[in-house]
Amino acid sequence: MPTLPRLIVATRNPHKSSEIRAMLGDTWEVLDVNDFAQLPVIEETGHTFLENARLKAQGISRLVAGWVLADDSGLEVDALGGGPGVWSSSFGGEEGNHAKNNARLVSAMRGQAVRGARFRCTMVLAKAGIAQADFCGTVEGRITDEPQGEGGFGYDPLFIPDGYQLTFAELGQNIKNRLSHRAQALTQAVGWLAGQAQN
Ligand code: ITT
Repeated sequence: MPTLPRLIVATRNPHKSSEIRAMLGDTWEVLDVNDFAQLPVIEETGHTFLENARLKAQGISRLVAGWVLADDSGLEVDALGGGPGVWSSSFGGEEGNHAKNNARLVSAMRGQAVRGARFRCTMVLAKAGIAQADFCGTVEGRITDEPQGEGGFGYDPLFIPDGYQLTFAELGQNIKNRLSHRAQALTQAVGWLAGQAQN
């Protein structure tokens, strides 16, 4: 069997890399920073998804060989002026604590009539410490009153994509991976990589 090309995802969030792995099927070998013992945590000091994705992609690609893909993403809620946005991961007061993030969102949205929201994802591809290309994906939807469903991660139990009546957590991975912000950005990123391989 021929060896698959390798893509290293500059994330510590295993949910992101497992979605990316599922979407790429058997076309790429997908690893993330948890597969490498010695990689540092890259500080996300940017104020935009693009700045943070660049920091992660460049920082990790200085330390590993081959293509590195970073994903910076988040939820923008209209009633919260577009927040939590780049600060989605620590909205509840503790970095990466999805239960606290969801509890804060439920309470911030209680009694709120305007429920529109979107997930955004910016991906950056880098090699040898240099960012080479970036890609964006967005999925529009609305925020539920209470969490619904067990699948996915993060804000998925609170987000119903447009055209559906169920949350991402209820719709399951197959449907989420067809519609999501991450799926849209990833389709462009792998298309770009395929073009590079032909050059
Ligand atoms: P890395 O920085 O290590 O990649 P992270 O989870 O901290 O992991 P971000 O800084 O990009 O990643 O923050 C993204 C946050 O946005 C994430 O923790 C969730 O709270 C939320 N989020 C992003 N994509 C999501 C999705 O598909 N479903 C639900 N929540 C999502």
